Amino acid sequence: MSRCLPGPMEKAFNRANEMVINSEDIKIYTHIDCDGISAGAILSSMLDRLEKDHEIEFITLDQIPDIEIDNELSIFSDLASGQDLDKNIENMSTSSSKILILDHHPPFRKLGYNPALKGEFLEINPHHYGIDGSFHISGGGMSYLLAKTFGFKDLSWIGVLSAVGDMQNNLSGKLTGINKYILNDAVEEGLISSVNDLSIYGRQTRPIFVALSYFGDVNLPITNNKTECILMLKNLGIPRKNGRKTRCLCDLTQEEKTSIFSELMRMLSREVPSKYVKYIPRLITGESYDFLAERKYTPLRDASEFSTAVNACSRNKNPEVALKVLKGDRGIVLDAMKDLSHEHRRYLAERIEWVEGDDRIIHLKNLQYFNGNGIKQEVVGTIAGMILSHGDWKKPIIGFTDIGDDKNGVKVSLRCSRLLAYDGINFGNIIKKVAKKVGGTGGGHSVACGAYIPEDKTNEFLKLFDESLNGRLA
Ligand SMILES: [Mn+2]
Repeated sequence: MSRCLPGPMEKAFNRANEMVINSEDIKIYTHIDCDGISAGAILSSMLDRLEKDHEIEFITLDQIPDIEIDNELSIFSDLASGQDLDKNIENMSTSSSKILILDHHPPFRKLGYNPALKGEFLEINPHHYGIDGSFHISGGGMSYLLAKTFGFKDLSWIGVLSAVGDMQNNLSGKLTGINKYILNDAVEEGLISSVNDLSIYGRQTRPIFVALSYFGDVNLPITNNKTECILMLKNLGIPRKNGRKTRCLCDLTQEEKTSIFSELMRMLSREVPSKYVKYIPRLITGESYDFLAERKYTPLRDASEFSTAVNACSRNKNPEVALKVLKGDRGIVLDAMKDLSHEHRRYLAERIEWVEGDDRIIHLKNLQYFNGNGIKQEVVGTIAGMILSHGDWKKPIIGFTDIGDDKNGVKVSLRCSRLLAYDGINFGNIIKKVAKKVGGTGGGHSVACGAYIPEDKTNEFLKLFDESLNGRLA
Protein backbone atom coordinates (compact mmCIF):
# COMPACT_ATOMS: atom_id res chain seq x y z
CA MET A 1 0.00 0.00 0.00
CA SER A 2 2.41 2.63 1.17
CA ARG A 3 5.81 2.71 2.77
CA CYS A 4 4.55 5.27 5.24
CA LEU A 5 2.99 2.79 7.66
CA PRO A 6 4.60 0.33 10.06
CA GLY A 7 4.16 -3.20 8.72
CA PRO A 8 1.74 -4.43 11.43
CA MET A 9 -0.46 -1.38 10.96
CA GLU A 10 -0.57 -1.96 7.23
CA LYS A 11 -1.60 -5.56 7.92
CA ALA A 12 -4.41 -4.32 10.17
CA PHE A 13 -5.74 -2.17 7.32
CA ASN A 14 -5.64 -5.18 5.03
CA ARG A 15 -7.71 -7.08 7.55
CA ALA A 16 -10.15 -4.17 7.74
CA ASN A 17 -10.35 -4.29 3.95
CA GLU A 18 -11.43 -7.93 4.14
CA MET A 19 -14.01 -7.17 6.82
CA VAL A 20 -15.58 -4.63 4.48
CA ILE A 21 -15.44 -6.93 1.45
CA ASN A 22 -17.14 -9.72 3.39
CA SER A 23 -19.99 -7.58 4.76
CA GLU A 24 -23.19 -6.56 3.04
CA ASP A 25 -24.97 -4.65 5.79
CA ILE A 26 -22.79 -1.88 7.20
CA LYS A 27 -23.32 0.99 9.60
CA ILE A 28 -20.92 3.86 10.19
CA TYR A 29 -20.93 5.68 13.51
CA THR A 30 -18.84 8.80 13.21
CA HIS A 31 -18.06 11.84 15.34
CA ILE A 32 -20.10 14.95 14.67
CA ASP A 33 -17.20 17.34 14.07
CA CYS A 34 -15.21 18.31 10.98
CA ASP A 35 -12.85 15.37 11.32
CA GLY A 36 -15.65 12.89 12.01
CA ILE A 37 -17.84 14.15 9.17
CA SER A 38 -14.83 13.94 6.83
CA ALA A 39 -14.14 10.39 8.01
CA GLY A 40 -17.80 9.53 7.37
CA ALA A 41 -17.64 11.05 3.88
CA ILE A 42 -14.55 9.02 2.99
CA LEU A 43 -16.03 5.75 4.27
CA SER A 44 -19.42 6.38 2.70
CA SER A 45 -17.86 7.25 -0.69
CA MET A 46 -15.75 4.11 -0.44
CA LEU A 47 -18.79 1.93 0.30
CA ASP A 48 -20.80 3.56 -2.51
CA ARG A 49 -18.09 2.65 -4.97
CA LEU A 50 -17.93 -0.90 -3.60
CA GLU A 51 -21.73 -1.02 -3.96
CA LYS A 52 -22.15 -1.84 -0.28
CA ASP A 53 -25.39 -0.98 1.46
CA HIS A 54 -24.70 1.28 4.40
CA GLU A 55 -26.09 3.78 6.85
CA ILE A 56 -24.27 6.61 8.56
CA GLU A 57 -24.99 8.17 11.92
CA PHE A 58 -23.30 11.21 13.46
CA ILE A 59 -22.89 10.94 17.20
CA THR A 60 -21.26 12.51 20.23
CA LEU A 61 -19.14 10.51 22.67
CA ASP A 62 -21.85 10.38 25.34
CA GLN A 63 -24.21 8.62 22.91
CA ILE A 64 -21.97 5.58 22.56
CA PRO A 65 -23.37 3.65 25.58
CA ASP A 66 -26.87 3.79 24.03
CA ILE A 67 -25.86 2.30 20.69
CA GLU A 68 -27.52 -1.02 19.94
CA ILE A 69 -25.29 -2.83 17.52
CA ASP A 70 -27.44 -4.78 15.06
CA ASN A 71 -25.67 -4.57 11.71
CA GLU A 72 -23.36 -7.12 10.18
CA LEU A 73 -20.46 -4.64 10.33
CA SER A 74 -20.33 -1.53 12.52
CA ILE A 75 -17.56 0.95 11.79
CA PHE A 76 -16.70 3.57 14.40
CA SER A 77 -14.65 6.43 13.01
CA ASP A 78 -12.93 9.29 14.85
CA LEU A 79 -14.25 7.92 18.15
CA ALA A 80 -14.63 4.81 20.33
CA SER A 81 -10.95 4.23 21.13
CA GLY A 82 -11.45 6.05 24.41
CA GLN A 83 -14.81 4.44 25.18
CA ASP A 84 -15.79 1.12 26.69
CA LEU A 85 -17.84 -0.92 24.20
CA ASP A 86 -18.16 -4.06 26.31
CA LYS A 87 -21.77 -3.26 27.29
CA ASN A 88 -22.70 -2.64 23.65
CA ILE A 89 -21.09 -5.93 22.69
CA GLU A 90 -22.93 -7.78 25.47
CA ASN A 91 -26.25 -6.43 24.22
CA MET A 92 -25.58 -7.05 20.55
CA SER A 93 -28.63 -8.43 18.75
CA THR A 94 -26.66 -10.66 16.38
CA SER A 95 -23.76 -12.47 17.92
CA SER A 96 -21.83 -12.67 14.67
CA SER A 97 -21.64 -8.90 14.19
CA LYS A 98 -18.27 -7.39 13.37
CA ILE A 99 -16.83 -4.21 14.82
CA LEU A 100 -14.18 -2.02 13.22
CA ILE A 101 -12.77 1.04 15.00
CA LEU A 102 -10.74 3.61 13.07
CA ASP A 103 -9.75 6.23 15.61
CA HIS A 104 -6.76 8.40 16.47
CA HIS A 105 -7.60 9.41 20.04
CA PRO A 106 -5.60 7.87 22.91
CA PRO A 107 -6.80 4.26 23.08
CA PHE A 108 -8.05 2.76 26.28
CA ARG A 109 -7.70 -0.87 25.11
CA LYS A 110 -4.37 -2.50 24.36
CA LEU A 111 -3.40 -3.71 20.92
CA GLY A 112 -4.94 -7.12 20.25
CA TYR A 113 -7.79 -6.70 22.75
CA ASN A 114 -10.32 -9.40 22.03
CA PRO A 115 -13.78 -9.15 23.57
CA ALA A 116 -16.07 -12.15 23.89
CA LEU A 117 -17.50 -11.89 20.44
CA LYS A 118 -18.39 -14.46 17.79
CA GLY A 119 -17.82 -12.02 15.00
CA GLU A 120 -14.66 -9.99 14.61
CA PHE A 121 -13.33 -7.05 16.59
CA LEU A 122 -10.64 -4.85 15.05
CA GLU A 123 -9.42 -1.56 16.41
CA ILE A 124 -6.85 0.37 14.40
CA ASN A 125 -5.27 3.24 16.28
CA PRO A 126 -1.95 4.94 15.44
CA HIS A 127 -0.96 5.07 19.13
CA HIS A 128 -0.74 1.27 19.11
CA TYR A 129 2.04 1.55 16.54
CA GLY A 130 3.97 4.40 18.14
CA ILE A 131 2.43 7.05 15.90
CA ASP A 132 1.27 10.31 17.39
CA GLY A 133 -2.47 10.71 16.94
CA SER A 134 -2.66 14.39 17.92
CA PHE A 135 -0.57 15.82 15.13
CA HIS A 136 0.35 13.04 12.70
CA ILE A 137 -2.98 11.57 11.66
CA SER A 138 -6.68 12.36 12.06
CA GLY A 139 -9.82 10.22 12.12
CA GLY A 140 -10.40 11.15 8.48
CA GLY A 141 -6.81 10.14 7.76
CA MET A 142 -7.40 6.71 9.32
CA SER A 143 -10.51 6.30 7.16
CA TYR A 144 -8.57 7.36 4.10
CA LEU A 145 -5.91 4.70 4.77
CA LEU A 146 -8.68 2.11 4.59
CA ALA A 147 -10.09 3.63 1.38
CA LYS A 148 -6.60 3.56 -0.06
CA THR A 149 -6.42 -0.22 0.34
CA PHE A 150 -9.18 -0.26 -2.32
CA GLY A 151 -7.20 2.14 -4.50
CA PHE A 152 -9.33 5.23 -3.87
CA LYS A 153 -6.44 7.68 -3.74
CA ASP A 154 -8.64 10.50 -4.98
CA LEU A 155 -10.31 10.64 -1.53
CA SER A 156 -7.00 11.85 -0.05
CA TRP A 157 -8.04 15.51 -0.17
CA ILE A 158 -10.72 14.79 2.44
CA GLY A 159 -8.04 13.23 4.65
CA VAL A 160 -6.16 16.52 4.45
CA LEU A 161 -9.27 18.52 5.25
CA SER A 162 -9.94 16.39 8.32
CA ALA A 163 -6.42 16.96 9.69
CA VAL A 164 -6.80 20.70 9.19
CA GLY A 165 -10.24 20.54 10.82
CA ASP A 166 -8.64 18.91 13.86
CA MET A 167 -6.02 21.70 13.84
CA GLN A 168 -3.19 19.19 13.49
CA ASN A 169 -1.15 21.74 11.50
CA ASN A 170 -1.89 24.57 13.93
CA LEU A 171 1.29 24.53 16.00
CA SER A 172 3.94 23.56 13.47
CA GLY A 173 2.33 25.47 10.59
CA LYS A 174 2.27 22.40 8.37
CA LEU A 175 1.08 18.81 8.13
CA THR A 176 3.55 16.27 9.44
CA GLY A 177 3.86 12.50 9.92
CA ILE A 178 1.32 10.37 8.06
CA ASN A 179 -0.68 13.50 7.32
CA LYS A 180 2.16 14.48 5.02
CA TYR A 181 1.90 11.21 3.11
CA ILE A 182 -1.82 11.76 2.69
CA LEU A 183 -1.11 15.28 1.49
CA ASN A 184 1.43 13.90 -1.01
CA ASP A 185 -1.23 11.52 -2.35
CA ALA A 186 -3.56 14.48 -2.89
CA VAL A 187 -0.82 16.51 -4.58
CA GLU A 188 0.02 13.55 -6.83
CA GLU A 189 -3.65 13.24 -7.75
CA GLY A 190 -3.62 16.92 -8.74
CA LEU A 191 -6.24 17.74 -6.12
CA ILE A 192 -4.28 19.97 -3.77
CA SER A 193 -1.63 22.58 -4.06
CA SER A 194 0.35 23.16 -0.90
CA VAL A 195 1.75 26.68 -0.62
CA ASN A 196 3.81 28.60 1.89
CA ASP A 197 1.78 31.63 2.73
CA LEU A 198 1.00 34.15 5.43
CA SER A 199 -1.07 32.24 7.95
CA ILE A 200 -3.96 34.64 7.95
CA TYR A 201 -7.42 33.12 7.94
CA GLY A 202 -9.76 33.85 5.05
CA ARG A 203 -7.41 33.56 2.07
CA GLN A 204 -10.19 33.10 -0.49
CA THR A 205 -13.19 34.95 0.90
CA ARG A 206 -12.16 37.77 3.22
CA PRO A 207 -11.01 41.15 1.98
CA ILE A 208 -7.38 41.41 3.06
CA PHE A 209 -8.03 44.30 5.47
CA VAL A 210 -10.77 42.26 7.17
CA ALA A 211 -8.59 39.14 7.34
CA LEU A 212 -5.79 41.14 8.98
CA SER A 213 -8.16 42.52 11.61
CA TYR A 214 -8.72 39.01 12.94
CA PHE A 215 -5.05 38.58 13.75
CA GLY A 216 -4.99 36.61 17.00
CA ASP A 217 -2.30 35.08 19.25
CA VAL A 218 -1.04 38.56 20.13
CA ASN A 219 -3.16 41.65 20.42
CA LEU A 220 -1.77 44.13 17.86
CA PRO A 221 -2.93 47.62 16.87
CA ILE A 222 -4.60 46.02 13.83
CA THR A 223 -6.44 43.37 15.85
CA ASN A 224 -10.19 43.94 15.73
CA ASN A 225 -9.54 47.31 14.08
CA LYS A 226 -10.28 47.51 10.35
CA THR A 227 -9.35 51.20 10.15
CA GLU A 228 -5.82 50.36 11.35
CA CYS A 229 -5.64 47.54 8.79
CA ILE A 230 -6.64 49.87 5.96
CA LEU A 231 -4.01 52.33 7.14
CA MET A 232 -1.37 49.60 7.32
CA LEU A 233 -2.07 48.51 3.73
CA LYS A 234 -1.97 52.11 2.57
CA ASN A 235 1.41 52.69 4.23
CA LEU A 236 2.75 49.56 2.58
CA GLY A 237 1.45 50.69 -0.81
CA ILE A 238 -0.83 47.65 -1.18
CA PRO A 239 -4.04 48.43 -3.08
CA ARG A 240 -7.20 47.17 -1.38
CA LYS A 241 -9.06 46.81 -4.64
CA ASN A 242 -8.43 45.46 -8.07
CA GLY A 243 -10.69 47.67 -10.12
CA ARG A 244 -14.03 47.30 -8.35
CA LYS A 245 -13.20 44.01 -6.70
CA THR A 246 -11.86 43.87 -3.16
CA ARG A 247 -8.64 41.89 -2.97
CA CYS A 248 -8.17 38.83 -0.80
CA LEU A 249 -4.93 37.30 0.44
CA CYS A 250 -4.96 34.96 -2.57
CA ASP A 251 -4.81 37.99 -4.91
CA LEU A 252 -1.65 39.46 -3.40
CA THR A 253 1.72 39.24 -5.13
CA GLN A 254 4.69 37.61 -3.43
CA GLU A 255 6.23 41.02 -2.98
CA GLU A 256 3.13 42.37 -1.26
CA LYS A 257 2.99 39.36 1.04
CA THR A 258 6.64 39.87 1.94
CA SER A 259 6.00 43.44 2.94
CA ILE A 260 3.04 42.39 5.12
CA PHE A 261 5.28 39.75 6.67
CA SER A 262 7.94 42.34 7.53
CA GLU A 263 5.39 44.73 8.96
CA LEU A 264 3.85 42.01 11.15
CA MET A 265 7.35 40.98 12.28
CA ARG A 266 8.03 44.58 13.27
CA MET A 267 4.73 45.00 15.14
CA LEU A 268 5.02 41.69 16.92
CA SER A 269 8.64 42.22 17.98
CA ARG A 270 7.56 45.42 19.69
CA GLU A 271 4.67 43.71 21.44
CA VAL A 272 5.96 40.41 22.78
CA PRO A 273 8.40 39.75 25.66
CA SER A 274 11.87 39.00 24.31
CA LYS A 275 11.75 35.29 25.12
CA TYR A 276 8.95 34.91 22.53
CA VAL A 277 10.61 36.82 19.69
CA LYS A 278 12.19 33.74 18.14
CA TYR A 279 8.74 32.17 17.66
CA ILE A 280 7.23 35.06 15.70
CA PRO A 281 7.83 33.74 12.15
CA ARG A 282 5.97 30.56 13.09
CA LEU A 283 2.96 32.66 14.06
CA ILE A 284 2.66 34.44 10.75
CA THR A 285 3.66 31.95 8.10
CA GLY A 286 2.79 28.37 7.35
CA GLU A 287 1.57 25.94 4.73
CA SER A 288 -1.83 26.56 3.22
CA TYR A 289 -3.76 24.09 1.13
CA ASP A 290 -5.77 24.92 -1.98
CA PHE A 291 -8.31 22.41 -3.26
CA LEU A 292 -7.73 22.71 -6.98
CA ALA A 293 -11.09 21.28 -8.05
CA GLU A 294 -12.98 24.02 -6.19
CA ARG A 295 -13.80 27.49 -7.47
CA LYS A 296 -11.59 30.37 -6.43
CA TYR A 297 -13.05 32.91 -4.00
CA THR A 298 -15.25 30.28 -2.37
CA PRO A 299 -14.68 28.85 1.12
CA LEU A 300 -14.28 25.40 -0.43
CA ARG A 301 -11.04 26.40 -2.14
CA ASP A 302 -9.01 26.81 1.08
CA ALA A 303 -8.66 23.95 3.58
CA SER A 304 -9.03 26.16 6.67
CA GLU A 305 -12.09 27.93 5.36
CA PHE A 306 -13.65 24.67 4.16
CA SER A 307 -13.14 23.13 7.61
CA THR A 308 -14.88 26.11 9.23
CA ALA A 309 -17.85 25.62 6.90
CA VAL A 310 -18.03 21.93 7.85
CA ASN A 311 -17.83 22.87 11.54
CA ALA A 312 -20.65 25.36 11.07
CA CYS A 313 -22.84 22.50 9.82
CA SER A 314 -21.94 20.25 12.74
CA ARG A 315 -22.42 22.96 15.33
CA ASN A 316 -25.87 23.68 13.96
CA LYS A 317 -26.54 19.94 14.21
CA ASN A 318 -26.77 19.58 10.45
CA PRO A 319 -23.81 17.35 9.52
CA GLU A 320 -25.72 15.82 6.58
CA VAL A 321 -25.30 19.06 4.63
CA ALA A 322 -21.52 18.91 5.00
CA LEU A 323 -21.54 15.19 4.21
CA LYS A 324 -23.28 15.82 0.88
CA VAL A 325 -20.82 18.55 -0.05
CA LEU A 326 -17.86 16.36 0.89
CA LYS A 327 -19.27 13.53 -1.20
CA GLY A 328 -19.29 15.82 -4.20
CA ASP A 329 -22.70 17.51 -4.26
CA ARG A 330 -22.20 21.05 -5.52
CA GLY A 331 -25.86 21.88 -6.08
CA ILE A 332 -28.30 23.73 -3.85
CA VAL A 333 -26.81 22.02 -0.80
CA LEU A 334 -24.04 24.63 -1.07
CA ASP A 335 -26.63 27.31 -0.31
CA ALA A 336 -27.63 25.41 2.82
CA MET A 337 -23.99 25.25 3.86
CA LYS A 338 -23.64 28.98 3.25
CA ASP A 339 -26.71 29.69 5.38
CA LEU A 340 -25.37 27.54 8.20
CA SER A 341 -22.00 29.34 8.06
CA HIS A 342 -23.81 32.63 8.21
CA GLU A 343 -25.92 31.48 11.14
CA HIS A 344 -22.79 30.18 12.90
CA ARG A 345 -20.97 33.51 12.51
CA ARG A 346 -24.02 35.45 13.65
CA TYR A 347 -24.34 33.33 16.78
CA LEU A 348 -20.64 33.71 17.63
CA ALA A 349 -20.72 37.49 17.15
CA GLU A 350 -23.83 37.85 19.29
CA ARG A 351 -22.43 35.74 22.13
CA ILE A 352 -19.04 37.50 22.05
CA GLU A 353 -20.83 40.80 22.28
CA TRP A 354 -22.77 39.44 25.26
CA VAL A 355 -19.63 38.33 27.10
CA GLU A 356 -17.59 41.43 26.34
CA GLY A 357 -20.36 44.01 26.59
CA ASP A 358 -21.40 42.75 29.99
CA ASP A 359 -17.87 42.74 31.39
CA ARG A 360 -18.09 39.07 32.10
CA ILE A 361 -14.35 38.49 31.80
CA ILE A 362 -12.74 38.09 35.20
CA HIS A 363 -8.98 38.23 35.69
CA LEU A 364 -7.12 36.04 38.13
CA LYS A 365 -3.35 36.23 38.59
CA ASN A 366 -2.44 33.81 35.80
CA LEU A 367 -5.66 33.34 33.86
CA GLN A 368 -8.87 35.01 32.77
CA TYR A 369 -12.29 33.43 32.60
CA PHE A 370 -15.94 34.07 31.84
CA ASN A 371 -19.13 32.41 32.90
CA GLY A 372 -20.80 31.70 29.57
CA ASN A 373 -23.87 29.92 30.90
CA GLY A 374 -26.35 29.61 28.06
CA ILE A 375 -23.69 29.43 25.34
CA LYS A 376 -23.88 26.17 23.35
CA GLN A 377 -21.20 23.87 24.71
CA GLU A 378 -19.91 23.09 21.20
CA VAL A 379 -18.82 26.69 20.63
CA VAL A 380 -17.71 27.94 24.03
CA GLY A 381 -14.10 27.18 23.03
CA THR A 382 -14.39 29.02 19.71
CA ILE A 383 -15.80 32.01 21.57
CA ALA A 384 -13.04 31.90 24.19
CA GLY A 385 -10.47 31.91 21.38
CA MET A 386 -12.00 34.91 19.68
CA ILE A 387 -12.26 36.85 22.93
CA LEU A 388 -8.62 36.06 23.70
CA SER A 389 -7.50 37.90 20.58
CA HIS A 390 -9.35 41.03 21.69
CA GLY A 391 -7.95 41.05 25.19
CA ASP A 392 -4.98 39.92 27.23
CA TRP A 393 -3.19 37.30 25.12
CA LYS A 394 -0.49 36.72 27.75
CA LYS A 395 -2.81 34.65 29.93
CA PRO A 396 -4.92 31.69 28.88
CA ILE A 397 -8.67 32.22 28.80
CA ILE A 398 -11.23 29.81 30.17
CA GLY A 399 -14.90 29.88 29.27
CA PHE A 400 -17.48 27.68 30.89
CA THR A 401 -21.10 26.85 30.28
CA ASP A 402 -23.72 24.55 31.73
CA ILE A 403 -24.21 21.34 29.78
CA GLY A 404 -27.97 21.60 30.01
CA ASP A 405 -30.26 18.58 30.08
CA ASP A 406 -30.44 17.03 33.50
CA LYS A 407 -26.71 16.52 33.78
CA ASN A 408 -25.28 18.40 36.68
CA GLY A 409 -22.08 19.51 35.04
CA VAL A 410 -20.13 22.29 33.42
CA LYS A 411 -18.19 22.29 30.15
CA VAL A 412 -14.91 24.16 30.46
CA SER A 413 -12.90 25.30 27.44
CA LEU A 414 -9.46 26.82 27.39
CA ARG A 415 -7.67 28.72 24.65
CA CYS A 416 -4.28 30.44 24.66
CA SER A 417 -1.84 32.11 22.36
CA ARG A 418 0.39 29.67 20.49
CA LEU A 419 3.36 31.58 21.95
CA LEU A 420 2.65 30.00 25.34
CA ALA A 421 2.72 26.54 23.79
CA TYR A 422 5.94 27.24 21.86
CA ASP A 423 7.42 28.23 25.20
CA GLY A 424 6.63 24.77 26.55
CA ILE A 425 3.35 24.96 28.43
CA ASN A 426 0.92 22.16 27.62
CA PHE A 427 -2.50 23.21 28.85
CA GLY A 428 -3.99 19.92 27.67
CA ASN A 429 -1.98 18.12 30.37
CA ILE A 430 -2.67 20.77 33.00
CA ILE A 431 -6.43 20.77 32.45
CA LYS A 432 -6.47 16.98 32.63
CA LYS A 433 -4.78 17.02 36.05
CA VAL A 434 -6.81 19.88 37.52
CA ALA A 435 -10.12 18.48 36.25
CA LYS A 436 -9.30 15.13 37.83
CA LYS A 437 -8.61 16.80 41.18
CA VAL A 438 -12.16 18.17 41.29
CA GLY A 439 -13.77 14.96 40.08
CA GLY A 440 -14.03 15.78 36.38
CA THR A 441 -12.35 14.72 33.15
CA GLY A 442 -10.32 16.80 30.78
CA GLY A 443 -7.76 16.79 27.99
CA GLY A 444 -6.89 18.11 24.56
CA HIS A 445 -4.11 20.07 22.94
CA SER A 446 -1.68 22.58 24.42
CA VAL A 447 -3.52 25.60 23.01
CA ALA A 448 -7.07 24.25 22.81
CA CYS A 449 -8.40 21.93 25.45
CA GLY A 450 -11.36 21.39 27.69
CA ALA A 451 -12.95 19.52 30.57
CA TYR A 452 -16.21 18.49 32.14
CA ILE A 453 -16.43 19.21 35.85
CA PRO A 454 -19.15 19.10 38.53
CA GLU A 455 -21.04 22.37 38.69
CA ASP A 456 -20.31 23.08 42.35
CA LYS A 457 -16.57 22.69 41.75
CA THR A 458 -16.15 25.54 39.27
CA ASN A 459 -14.54 27.96 41.73
CA GLU A 460 -12.22 25.32 43.13
CA PHE A 461 -11.23 24.35 39.59
CA LEU A 462 -10.37 27.95 38.67
CA LYS A 463 -8.40 28.47 41.88
CA LEU A 464 -6.36 25.28 41.43
CA PHE A 465 -5.75 26.08 37.78
CA ASP A 466 -4.56 29.58 38.60
CA GLU A 467 -2.21 28.29 41.30
CA SER A 468 -0.75 25.62 39.02
CA LEU A 469 0.47 28.38 36.67
CA ASN A 470 2.42 30.35 39.26
CA GLY A 471 5.76 31.38 37.80
CA ARG A 472 5.12 29.76 34.42
CA LEU A 473 3.91 32.69 32.30
CA ALA A 474 5.86 35.59 30.87
MN1 LIG B 1 -10.56 13.72 15.27
